[in-house]
Amino acid sequence: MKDAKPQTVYLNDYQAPEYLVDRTELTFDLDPQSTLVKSHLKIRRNPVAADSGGRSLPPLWLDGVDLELLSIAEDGELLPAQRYQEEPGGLSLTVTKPEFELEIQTRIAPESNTSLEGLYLSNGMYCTQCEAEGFRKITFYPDRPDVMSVFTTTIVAPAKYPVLLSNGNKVDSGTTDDGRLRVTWEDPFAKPSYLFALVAGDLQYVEDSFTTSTGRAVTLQLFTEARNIGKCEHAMVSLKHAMRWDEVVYGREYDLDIFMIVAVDHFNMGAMENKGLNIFNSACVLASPETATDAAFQRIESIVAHEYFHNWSGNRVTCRDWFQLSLKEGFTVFRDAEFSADMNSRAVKRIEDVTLLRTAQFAEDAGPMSHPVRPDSYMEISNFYTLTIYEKGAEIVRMIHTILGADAFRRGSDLYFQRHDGCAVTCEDFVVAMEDANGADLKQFRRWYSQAGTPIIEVEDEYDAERAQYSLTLRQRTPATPGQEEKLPLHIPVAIGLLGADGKALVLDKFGSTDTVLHLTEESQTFTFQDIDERPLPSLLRGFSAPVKLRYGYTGEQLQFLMQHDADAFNRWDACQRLALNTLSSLQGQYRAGETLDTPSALIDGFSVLLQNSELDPALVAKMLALPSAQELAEQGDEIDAAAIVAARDFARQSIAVALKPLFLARYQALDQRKPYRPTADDIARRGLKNTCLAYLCMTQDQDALALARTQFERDENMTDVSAALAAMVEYGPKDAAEQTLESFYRQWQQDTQVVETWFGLQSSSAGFGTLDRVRELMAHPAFEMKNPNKVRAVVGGFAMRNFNQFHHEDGSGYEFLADQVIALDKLNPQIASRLVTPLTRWKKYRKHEAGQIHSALKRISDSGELSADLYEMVSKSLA
Ligand code: B3K
Ligand code: ZN
Repeated sequence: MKDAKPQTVYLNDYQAPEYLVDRTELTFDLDPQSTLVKSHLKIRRNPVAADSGGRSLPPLWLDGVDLELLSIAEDGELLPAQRYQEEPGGLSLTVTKPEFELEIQTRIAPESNTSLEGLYLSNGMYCTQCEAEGFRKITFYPDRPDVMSVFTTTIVAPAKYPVLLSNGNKVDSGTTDDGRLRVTWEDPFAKPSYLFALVAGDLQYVEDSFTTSTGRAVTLQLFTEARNIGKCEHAMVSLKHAMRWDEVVYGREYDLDIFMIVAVDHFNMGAMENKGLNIFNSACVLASPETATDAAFQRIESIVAHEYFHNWSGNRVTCRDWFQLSLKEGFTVFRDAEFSADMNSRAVKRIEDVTLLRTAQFAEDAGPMSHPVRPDSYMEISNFYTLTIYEKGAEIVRMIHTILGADAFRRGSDLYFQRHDGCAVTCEDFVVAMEDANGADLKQFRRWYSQAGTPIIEVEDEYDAERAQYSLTLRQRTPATPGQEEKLPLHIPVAIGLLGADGKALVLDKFGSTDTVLHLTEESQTFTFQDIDERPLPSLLRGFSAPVKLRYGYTGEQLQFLMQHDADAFNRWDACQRLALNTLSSLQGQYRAGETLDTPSALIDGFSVLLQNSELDPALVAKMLALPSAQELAEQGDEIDAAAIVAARDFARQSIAVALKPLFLARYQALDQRKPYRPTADDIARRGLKNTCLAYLCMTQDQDALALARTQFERDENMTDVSAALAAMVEYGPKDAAEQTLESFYRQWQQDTQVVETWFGLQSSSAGFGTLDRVRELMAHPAFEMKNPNKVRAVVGGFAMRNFNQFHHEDGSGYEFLADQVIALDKLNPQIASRLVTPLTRWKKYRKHEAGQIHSALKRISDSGELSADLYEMVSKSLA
């Protein structure tokens, strides 16, 4: 049974399922090449569909891909061939009665499944990934999220797989007559097939327990291969924090007696929220101080929380169809972001999220794959697990939170969970719950779900000294996106404050408020403030209160002033970013005009003040000192000139490094405290700033600075410090020494998958070291595996997505290389191929020369033969 040809699916065509499945009983007889799957389905006509469709019984459609059908029986009788028809993508059955039971037997080959969707093997262990449409690679089934069923799963496997897991509670276990193990799991909560999971392997586990707010004890288990058992503690602690947080902040308690997490090495994304049995990419769950960086510790905390939070926002209340994906993803990203903000530094978390949004989501919004948070159509749903659905979706939820306020938002979420528990619903249902719980009107606000593109707000202000009046005029527009020429004004919450000449916050109203939210609903609107005794400096879009590009003509001095005085920490950082962006944009202009580049004095002055202020949160200072990435700069301008971006950025960083060397050194030394590793916010902040200083110091290629890096590397205290030192040595030190250090690092860590991934990524993304030749060598390295997405992401992704310098080599070799890899990967794993092609999709934004090169690389992919639906959609939309 092959997959169907790529076809466009439309939201407007949604119809309720013709049939429901009340119970699903599955039996798996595991074998790498010949796994037998028996399913027993209790099916009935959906009363909703029957009401609208008259009395006749339409055929039953069961999705199925890459399955061998062995038998199919209805109510105990084998079905004659004329009752069913195998078609591309599934099976159509003639139905003769409104309720019946089907028994279907299929055969699958997990070992040959390199798509990592459905049932597959990772290092010899069986695991599954069913979201969005992977269950159809396991058995014939109505594989759509609005069909919710109670699942019972029996797994039979040889004794070398002692751990046999599925969703829910273990209800039976034993041995078969021929000595194989048999375990049965039952999940009492009805769920869609995308939340099904199965794991079988020779695994070890750590166990803990959590007592819920109503006093129920929940067993927590984290399963890994034996070699990783020492890396589970951080995830377990994070899980318990997340469980408590969801009780306190949302009133949500866990509902089963057991919650399991399994770590697997071969995984297409970060993790999956299968009911009661989360499956994680091992890089997103396993950590120890020696092997994982601070960034990894924080990523694990947030992903563990994200998947756990899905138990309510996604599992108990799920999506009606995949157009509603942001209903669970946007909401859950918002929940995990707030959790991380509560656990760590709120401002820093916000800065990280906004940076991602501005760099990558804005790019998506402006490119050929631009789509609304609730898309109108798709060809391959896997392509829609995007930054728009996730991050912009989370911004929409955040704006609702801002517009209604925290208490009202909680009333809305309570009503949403209560009203829709056990149901598959829509984004509209979420908004209606928010409105109904509060008597609010979000009519215009809804446009955020249906309108693609990043709105631009232009701001002008006017001060009338005589009347002591200050007014802000805001104009909004959203650029056209593919298929959406006309855009309507959105309801945009713009948080602001006003600063006086002494840096103090001005009072904005008679209640004494010093910040407020402007509700921009028209194309152009003026907001006036009374009793303002001096011309203020506005602090606009505080906390990034809406996912927009805001333009206001700040001078360099004003930005430096905001950097020091804005009461909003996010906007202090943002002022610094604006200053850096302005500086880098002038430098790019100078480079293009063949002029001598000006020393970036304003930035140097601003950074000098920052480095000498030991009161400021070091994490915030580190963020401020980091110049916008090349990718972000690419997104800012109208046309991408890769060489100019690299030259401007390198020049600015060098100039800063040389001018402020003594300050970087002093700060480095003050922060270089030798104490046992802890992943606390304070310690992470300290290491973050220390390693930022180290990178600047090494940029000067000064011997003493490189010696500091070497000492830090050799002290070997934790992976954060070791990898930062190694990166600095590789980037800025002599090549021979870098080669030797990399070699010894590899020898030390070659048994550790996660560290080897770090080692790959550090080289492929290095501006100086990660040449195409080096990347090819890495791909030939024995530790590289084309079938392992983490390795591919580290080497090929590191080069194409994080190595702006080498990837955009003027001869176009980077683009051709990527095209080759994408073509090869599409045969193995279409989802990964489709992700990797992203850097080529924005070819129109590059200068003519590069645009031509990228276009021909894309064209070559397009002409390379039959593409997967995933890759076909990306490439055809990019070339259109
Ligand atoms: N829901 C999964 C993502 C599934 C991606 C399928 N291609 C992980 C998450 O967002 O929590
Ligand atoms: Zn999610």
